[in-house]
Amino acid sequence: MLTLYDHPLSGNCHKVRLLLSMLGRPYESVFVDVPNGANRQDWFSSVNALEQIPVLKDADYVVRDSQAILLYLAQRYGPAWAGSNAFEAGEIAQWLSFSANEIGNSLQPARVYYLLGEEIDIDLAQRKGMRVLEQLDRHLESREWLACGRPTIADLACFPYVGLCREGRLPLDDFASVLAWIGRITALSGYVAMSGLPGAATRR
Ligand SMILES: N[C@@H](CCC(=O)N[C@@H](CS)C(=O)NCC(=O)O)C(=O)O
Repeated sequence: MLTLYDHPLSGNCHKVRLLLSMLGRPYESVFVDVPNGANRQDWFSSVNALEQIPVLKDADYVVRDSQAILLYLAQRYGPAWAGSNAFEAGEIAQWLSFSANEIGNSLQPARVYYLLGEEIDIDLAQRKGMRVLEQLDRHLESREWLACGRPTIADLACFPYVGLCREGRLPLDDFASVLAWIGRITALSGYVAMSGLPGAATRR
């Protein structure tokens, strides 16, 4: 049985919820009340010393970090979602890293600023967020998916905070190729929404 340490408003957790759903893997969700500090309590620090969600448990195996969890789940339960050779693995890893760094330092904190009032440099986060959206839009002008010509964990890693960026007061409507990509993701079999993200589109 898989266990996900989870919060319904977390975009990082949603990356994992999406893949689990698309793979058809049932799991138990353990609510970690991060906005009220539950991640700093001993019971959770002993699960993840970094005091962050998501964390996945698969029997005795425990892995933290949304990108790492996506990679683990894909390699173990859905290899088509990961790279099948060194070239694909490199291509996908570029986007996992983009998600953790470029998105994780712009769209994610801009959203947390408005949602939870966390003190950050909001102008900087929004400027970086605009750059992220411009870069993604340019990349997606000539392709349907971020990597490998098919949906992969690269798309799932980048999708939630891009789809939620209006909550960080960033103008998603200006980016037509990103909007079309969001539409393709919501039409994938097993797509699940969360508050702030679109519902499932009609399958193509
Ligand atoms: N690199 C991590 C970042 C995880 C992260 O930022 N988690 C947030 C919730 S979405 C969290 O637990 N924040 C609490 C904290 O950092 O104290 C990942 O991709 O999983």
